[in-house]
Amino acid sequence: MSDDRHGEKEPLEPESTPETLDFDDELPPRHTPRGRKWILAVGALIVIGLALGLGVGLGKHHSAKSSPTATPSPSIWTGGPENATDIKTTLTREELLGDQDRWLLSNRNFTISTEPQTRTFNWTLSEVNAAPGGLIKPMIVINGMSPGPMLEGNLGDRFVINVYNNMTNETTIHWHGMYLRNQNFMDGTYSVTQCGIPPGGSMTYNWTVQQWGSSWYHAHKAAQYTDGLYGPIVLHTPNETAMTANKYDEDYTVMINDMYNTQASAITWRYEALGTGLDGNPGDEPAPDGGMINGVSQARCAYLPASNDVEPERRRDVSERQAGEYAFYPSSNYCGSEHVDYWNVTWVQGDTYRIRLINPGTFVNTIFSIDSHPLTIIEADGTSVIPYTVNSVDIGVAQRYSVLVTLNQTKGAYWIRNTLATDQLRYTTPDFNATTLGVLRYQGVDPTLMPANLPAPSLNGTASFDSSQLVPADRIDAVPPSKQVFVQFGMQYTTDKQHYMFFNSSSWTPMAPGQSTIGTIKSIGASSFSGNASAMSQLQDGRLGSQLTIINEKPEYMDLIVNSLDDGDHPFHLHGHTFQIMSMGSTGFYEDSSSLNMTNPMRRDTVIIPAYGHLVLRIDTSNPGVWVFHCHITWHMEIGLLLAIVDLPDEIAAFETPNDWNQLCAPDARLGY
Ligand SMILES: *[C@@H]1O[C@H](CO)[C@@H](O)[C@H](O)[C@H]1NC(C)=O
Ligand SMILES: *[C@@H]1O[C@H](CO)[C@@H](O)[C@H](O)[C@H]1NC(C)=O
Ligand SMILES: *[C@@H]1O[C@H](CO)[C@@H](O)[C@H](O)[C@H]1NC(C)=O
Ligand SMILES: *[C@@H]1O[C@H](CO)[C@@H](O)[C@H](O)[C@H]1NC(C)=O
Ligand SMILES: *[C@@H]1O[C@H](CO)[C@@H](O)[C@H](O)[C@H]1NC(C)=O
Ligand SMILES: *[C@@H]1O[C@H](CO)[C@@H](O)[C@H](O)[C@H]1NC(C)=O
Ligand SMILES: *[C@@H]1O[C@H](CO)[C@@H](O)[C@H](O)[C@H]1NC(C)=O
Ligand SMILES: *[C@@H]1O[C@H](CO)[C@@H](O)[C@H](O)[C@H]1NC(C)=O
Ligand SMILES: *[C@@H]1O[C@H](CO)[C@@H](O)[C@H](O)[C@H]1NC(C)=O
Ligand SMILES: *[C@@H]1O[C@H](CO)[C@@H](O)[C@H](O)[C@H]1NC(C)=O
Ligand SMILES: *[C@@H]1O[C@H](CO)[C@@H](O)[C@H](O)[C@H]1NC(C)=O
Ligand SMILES: *[C@@H]1O[C@H](CO)[C@@H](O)[C@H](O)[C@H]1NC(C)=O
Ligand SMILES: [Cu+2]
Repeated sequence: MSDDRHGEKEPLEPESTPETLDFDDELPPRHTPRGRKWILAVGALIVIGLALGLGVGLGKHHSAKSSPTATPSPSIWTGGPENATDIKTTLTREELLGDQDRWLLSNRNFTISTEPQTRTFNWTLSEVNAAPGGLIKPMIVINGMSPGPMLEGNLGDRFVINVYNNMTNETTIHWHGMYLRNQNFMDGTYSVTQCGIPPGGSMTYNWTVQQWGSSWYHAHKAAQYTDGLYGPIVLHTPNETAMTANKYDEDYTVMINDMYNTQASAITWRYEALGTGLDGNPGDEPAPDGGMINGVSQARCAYLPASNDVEPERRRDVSERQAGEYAFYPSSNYCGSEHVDYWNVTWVQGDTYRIRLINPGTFVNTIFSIDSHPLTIIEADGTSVIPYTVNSVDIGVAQRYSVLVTLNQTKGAYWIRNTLATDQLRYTTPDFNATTLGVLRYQGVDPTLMPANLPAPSLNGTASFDSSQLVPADRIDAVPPSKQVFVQFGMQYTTDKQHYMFFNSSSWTPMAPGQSTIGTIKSIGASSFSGNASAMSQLQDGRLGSQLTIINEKPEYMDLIVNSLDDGDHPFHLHGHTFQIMSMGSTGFYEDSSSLNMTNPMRRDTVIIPAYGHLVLRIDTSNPGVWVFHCHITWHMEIGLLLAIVDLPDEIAAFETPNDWNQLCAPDARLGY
């Protein structure tokens, strides 16, 4: 089959079994020896060379820059001067965190209703210095805050978010988990659904709320959200099953994640550096310095392992390196002397709280618990679930859960815990503590009272968390698939000891600045894609930013069958969809997926694939757009673990993109294109 290297399969005949998998000859057998990575002699180098060459060359030719429809538009909203500057403000912790009342719904005076309205937000993105923990570090903030402002609305609302980029680098903002039906160009995926917002530039994100539940937004350019560019999204409807089927008095948002005290771009550079890798072992992910609860950390130090082994001149893309850059990334352990705080909350005895848990992390899964208080899960990634009571909740990077907690213990103070999953770490940083603490105080106790008990008392008789026990409360049975696509992924070394992550034989890199996948499809697609061999082959050849591309020309149900050749767990996310999890396990899946149990499978948008395991995801392909499917471990996406699902290319080609969106792809001398 000509499209073998792209993992594309022909629709299956009803009785057929899947064909032999379309792994490339140069890929290793699936039973890789324990030891995490495999060595790839020559294949990958050639593939990367080809992919980059084709991507850049063709992309330029078909760039939206040359599109006659891209007319200049007046700037929609500018909040400041044309140029961002290097001058960095240092914020106090209080300024950084903002008003803590913002996490409690009843303080926000928000009306849950079925009456749609337009909600407008003005955001300025800036680079500052601040100390969420014991050390002042470079951060990226929205309107002076990290986590950023809450984006809250009702089903049917229109959000108009004017983003002004007062930073030194391009950026985009992605609305995680949002369906954005017919609005894929508002998805905010750098180089895929739009060009970057340049320094001093702005863009209006304008989209409608088509769902409800708990989610978040974050920068989708490089590792920018690791430095603080993220915030919560809370979407309501009076009809939400999690709300109508469960009684609660208050609605609260808690973000728990890992945190790094070193600037993310510096860590990325060291992680990607050729030679022997960050810690002497290429591919080992940067380990966090600690954790956070709603932006508050107790981590005191910033650590990068010794860099002597890294050879800067052997970097993956020399053109990205700036003069003297490597001198900027010393290998040291810096510890600060700022005081550290615990994040606090005071709640009312007898009341039941809905806590919307969000993991906006970069690498590590988190475990949330409150001493002596069982948690009842009622929502996962926007899907209402049958109540499930546990002693703690494991939250993969980018996942969300709503839990109910009833304050039925004796009045006092109790630890709230964010425990990082240390089994994911390849090394631990000095002074690292996996547990980040917050304090829950019952209203009426001394506001300085501290919890007594450490370590955590066991919650006798309460179940331990098991994600396979989650069952949607609103039953939706699966529809049989008309298509099955197999992909496998893993980390590979090239002969010169570079490390990339691959889906089949493709390792993703963004297109050149000024280009995007949607822009390219719009340029190619003067005529219909359907039956247009030339247009289809340009998509299928993986020329769109070198990613593996799965094309769905018509609305149907597709099974995406993902096998892992890596010994770590990976949280995978698909943009624009809630998929059904047909199968998930710790071994490979190489069978026909159409006979899997179709009764009310769990639905969500982010799921953890276990080491050497598999996922079978049933996906509705009727939402037109370029939707990326990627590992949400930022370090893995940075080295290529992303593929693109292109649904209904004819409709993408006909997208009417707004003028300010078009303008972002216009030549910009400051950015060198
Ligand atoms: C952008 O940054 C500059 C330099 O820090 C500052 O003077 C200006 O006020 C900022 N603009 C906005 C809108 O915050
Ligand atoms: C803004 O940038 C332009 C060139 O890009 C430069 O000439 C000008 O001095 C800058 N202004 C400030 C205030 O930095
Ligand atoms: C809550 O919103 C209503 C309607 O917009 C307004 O009249 C009222 O003053 C607000 N209350 C507070 C405390 O902000
Ligand atoms: C956003 O900024 C515009 C232009 O400065 C202003 O007219 C508008 O009132 C602002 N809207 C909000 C919600 O702050
Ligand atoms: C901006 O990008 C450059 C190049 O990747 C990097 O060196 C620099 O640290 C980035 N700045 C920030 C604030 O992330
Ligand atoms: C948002 O999009 C809608 C629908 O295209 C349009 O009517 C409206 O004018 C847009 N609003 C802004 C502020 O761009
Ligand atoms: C909410 O539920 C009611 C009753 O089931 C129904 O009549 C109404 O259409 C629903 N509204 C929305 C926005 O789904
Ligand atoms: C938590 O409460 C303590 C005691 O009241 C206070 O000292 C500390 O600053 C608070 N932490 C935060 C992050 O506000
Ligand atoms: C407190 O509530 C939980 C459910 O949230 C329940 O399992 C537990 O038995 C209750 N404890 C007391 C002392 O009532
Ligand atoms: C981690 O923090 C907890 C709570 O502050 C403390 O009890 C424990 O000793 C710390 N562990 C290490 C290894 O520092
Ligand atoms: C915990 O459960 C065990 C048996 O499962 C029981 O023997 C023990 O008494 C219980 N402890 C408490 C404090 O309830
Ligand atoms: C399919 O799953 C449902 C729900 O878990 C279960 O009730 C049913 O027995 C399963 N059917 C088969 C054939 O395994
Ligand atoms: Cu990963």
